Amino acid sequence: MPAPVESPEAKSPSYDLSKFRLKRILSNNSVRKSISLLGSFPDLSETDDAIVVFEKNAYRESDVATQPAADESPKKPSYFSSDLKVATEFVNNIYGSFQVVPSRDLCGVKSTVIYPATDKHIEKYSICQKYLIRETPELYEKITLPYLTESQFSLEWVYNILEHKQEKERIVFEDDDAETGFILLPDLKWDGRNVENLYLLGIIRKHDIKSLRDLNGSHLNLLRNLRQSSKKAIRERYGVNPNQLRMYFHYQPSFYHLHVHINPVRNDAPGIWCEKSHMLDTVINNLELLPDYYQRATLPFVLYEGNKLLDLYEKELSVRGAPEESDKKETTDEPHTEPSKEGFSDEESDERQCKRRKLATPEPKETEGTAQACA
Ligand code: G7M
Repeated sequence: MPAPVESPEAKSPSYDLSKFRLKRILSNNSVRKSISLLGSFPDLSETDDAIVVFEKNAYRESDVATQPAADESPKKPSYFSSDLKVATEFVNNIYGSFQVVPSRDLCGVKSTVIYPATDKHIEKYSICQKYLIRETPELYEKITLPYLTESQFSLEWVYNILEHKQEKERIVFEDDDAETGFILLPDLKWDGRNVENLYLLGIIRKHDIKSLRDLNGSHLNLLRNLRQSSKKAIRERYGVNPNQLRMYFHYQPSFYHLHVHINPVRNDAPGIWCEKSHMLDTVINNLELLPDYYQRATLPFVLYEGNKLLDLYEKELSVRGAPEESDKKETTDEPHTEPSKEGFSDEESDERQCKRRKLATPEPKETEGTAQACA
């Protein structure tokens, strides 16, 4: 694969994917058909780490057309063409099993490269155990906020987009208003080919809203604009019905500059789990009811094994706990004495114990789907 062409707008690193040298596999997700690899580009540096993610592209409905128009030129690729190589595995009664290799045009694999990758990127793309934290406003101030202020991912790529230094040609919609404006563009994860798995990001212009936690009633106009203008722009550009869009924030996000994720409700995009996502509609409604809702709410979120924030919460809440202790508590009728004010309620504590036991058992390969990149 040729090295990426340097953008005239900003200097981008230049690397040749064919020179990638594998160190280890970080995760292999059989459901998403993606694999995350840790390695390096020795021609560039022996020490800098690189992450390469390969993900098989989703099917486009046009690629399975069987009757191309006679006057179609150039001919669109289709699985059902003479280019298809077919090896029969078996045919048993009415059932047939084949391995097929379609034409080159249909064999594309989306690849993402992060170079140089930091320990935090490696952690993010590795398989790991997950723990739920219930973050009270006090815990946010005491643990999360100092941590994210010190050690968050660089926001350089966000500012590059906002300042038109990168991805300018990918912008779908832009509103320049300093208070309520934002840029709408394809997420890094979207291959841009298939509206079925459309994935856009709305990145706000304001620089002082790190996440959901910072939102208050004064941001309602911004959020309403984000909702309405994005829906309109997406309908115009992609023809998607606004009522078929899912718009949500991540908590915790990976990048602490407010951005909304947008994808079709019928598509199971990564990171839409209830423990991570907050629907834009719900956020707006909560702020309409209570302008300081997000300064008062306890917000649950997931932390991954290997994340330093988990270690900080561990000191405060004993998140991982000791399995022997919890087993003892279950078999005797002792009342629970675990912290419940800032930590987990008794009921939740039971759930945690179940979870801990599950986590102690190595997970079978098939569950790798849930252990995707920790994004
Ligand atoms: O979890 P969080 O809400 O922070 O998600 C951040 C999103 O930003 C993810 O869906 C990423 O795929 C996306 N993203 C990350 N980077 C570094 C880029 C980038 O450089 N360009 C674009 N367009 N999206 C990105």
